Amino acid sequence: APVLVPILGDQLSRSISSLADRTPADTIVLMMEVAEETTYVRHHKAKIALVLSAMRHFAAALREAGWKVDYVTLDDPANTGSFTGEVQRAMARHAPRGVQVTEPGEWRLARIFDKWRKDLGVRVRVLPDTRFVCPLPDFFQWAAARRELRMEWFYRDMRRKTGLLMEGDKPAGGRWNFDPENRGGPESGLTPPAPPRFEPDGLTRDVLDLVSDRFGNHFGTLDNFNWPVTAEEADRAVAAFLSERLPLFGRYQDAMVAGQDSMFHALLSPALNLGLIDPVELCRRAEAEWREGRAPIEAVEGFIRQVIGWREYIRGMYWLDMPGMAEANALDATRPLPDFWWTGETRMRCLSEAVRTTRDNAYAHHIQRLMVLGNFALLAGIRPQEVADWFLAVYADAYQWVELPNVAGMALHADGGRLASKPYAASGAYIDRMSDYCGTCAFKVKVKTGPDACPFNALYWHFLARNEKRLAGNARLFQPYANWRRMGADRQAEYLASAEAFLATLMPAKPGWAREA
Ligand code: FAD
Ligand code: DLZ
Repeated sequence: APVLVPILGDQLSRSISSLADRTPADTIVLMMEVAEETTYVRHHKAKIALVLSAMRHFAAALREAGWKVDYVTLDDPANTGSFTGEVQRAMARHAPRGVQVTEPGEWRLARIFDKWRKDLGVRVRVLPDTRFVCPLPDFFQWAAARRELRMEWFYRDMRRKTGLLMEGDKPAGGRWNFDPENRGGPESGLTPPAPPRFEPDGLTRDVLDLVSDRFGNHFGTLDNFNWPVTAEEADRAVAAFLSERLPLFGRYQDAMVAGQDSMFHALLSPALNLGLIDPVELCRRAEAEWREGRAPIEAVEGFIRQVIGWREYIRGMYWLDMPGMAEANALDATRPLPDFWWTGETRMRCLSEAVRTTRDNAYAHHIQRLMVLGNFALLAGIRPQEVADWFLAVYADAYQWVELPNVAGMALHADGGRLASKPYAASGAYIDRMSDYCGTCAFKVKVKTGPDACPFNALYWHFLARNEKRLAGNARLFQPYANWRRMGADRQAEYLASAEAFLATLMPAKPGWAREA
């Protein structure tokens, strides 16, 4: 009897651990398009299309390499709609002697795999996901040995472990971190190179039709679908990034320009998270760009830090702090998500741009996610669970293991500062410095209070004031709190009233956007 190997939609790597010790002769690979996954949040149409197209291409590549793939499509009339239902049906078809699977990316599925162990009636082996630099047990050990968890220390260990940008035991270029060089604002006339095109083939066109038929009322458009859906296309995306955008990635990493939706960012997270790109191999190729003189150290170090630093740290924190992380709300934020997060209808230019690119591309770059959307949700006190549902639904790269720590930990401080040392709270001045949005905004960034003022200005002080008991002890907020106290009661009252007046204008989103109402 064969072994049944279910491969999930974000396990599309030829080196996936569930296949590593298998041979085609006695293995049935099972891939399942299931309603439970396409709708557990109402994902952006382009995200569903990406996952299903990449799954179909991966199945075709496995078959070409000689594997037997049992592939259940979403429109199969017998489809039960769940992984468990499909695994049970496949067991009836193939009578396997066991089931072997790579651990999933989300907590809810890990619990389902636990049930398979008890209920399936055959041996179920759940193998570690080896597509990360840091195995989870190593992360837990690292975290257990520390009073305070900080990405920077973890990142240095990952540099040592991989040897990336190392000269013996010293960091290449003499420093671990070149972040101070990576804070360039936008310059007028800045036009980043256009990302490469990936024309939909027949498989992708079928999926695009299926998604517009079946998920036509989900958020977002399919009109600009341009994600790599195979390892070969992802390789082309990597090559284009390394030669065309990496050299300026660092300098403009935090910059935002209206209408420039990708800037010098990699656009590689969707393919990385699906498993189409190996992260360490990607970083080795980025390192070679520096060693061969084609990209500066600050760009290459900045990029490698995102991939083997932040991405790995975020994953470790997810598995360390779940399931509590999904409920965390250390700042007691209870305001409902405003409807403009879905409609884009707001007079705040930075936010309307962030929602527009999200709707058009299932993508927004990091600073839009953190310092526009995240910052707004933090300052306005939006309930973390509603913000997390939104982020999980709308981005092509969103899986809970990477989305939730970024939302709850990095953006909203809902974990009380476990993941990041201080809240990423900023007033309009930051957005003005890092973007070209404010010049054409209906609000005036230099005006501090009143109906014409940029709402971020008063919201910033409202946030600090209402969280004073919780945050005043944070050394990194010493100066802002000193400024707040020095301001005097009248000015404070003006800020608070201005923020309250703005908050009263927010319309809660109608139920049903992110989850079935
Ligand atoms: P680049 O800016 O070019 O960065 C290169 C790579 O570094 C990315 O592809 C990504 O793999 C990695 N990376 C960078 N920052 C992070 C980070 N903070 N966490 C994890 N990986 C990182 N990333 C996701 O992959 N999925 C998400 O659902 C997601 N949700 C986010 C929500 C919020 C509130 C914030 C602040 C960040 C989120 N991120 C998420 C992280 C980051 O914004 C995206 O990885 C990045 O924008 C992807 O675009 P890119 O490939 O062009 O990245
Ligand atoms: C995101 C997604 C979607 C939309 N659809 C499927 C699917 O039909 N079948 C599948 O195997 N996986 C899908 N996925 C990805 C899973 O949700 C992902 O594997 C888990 O969230 C774990 O990260």
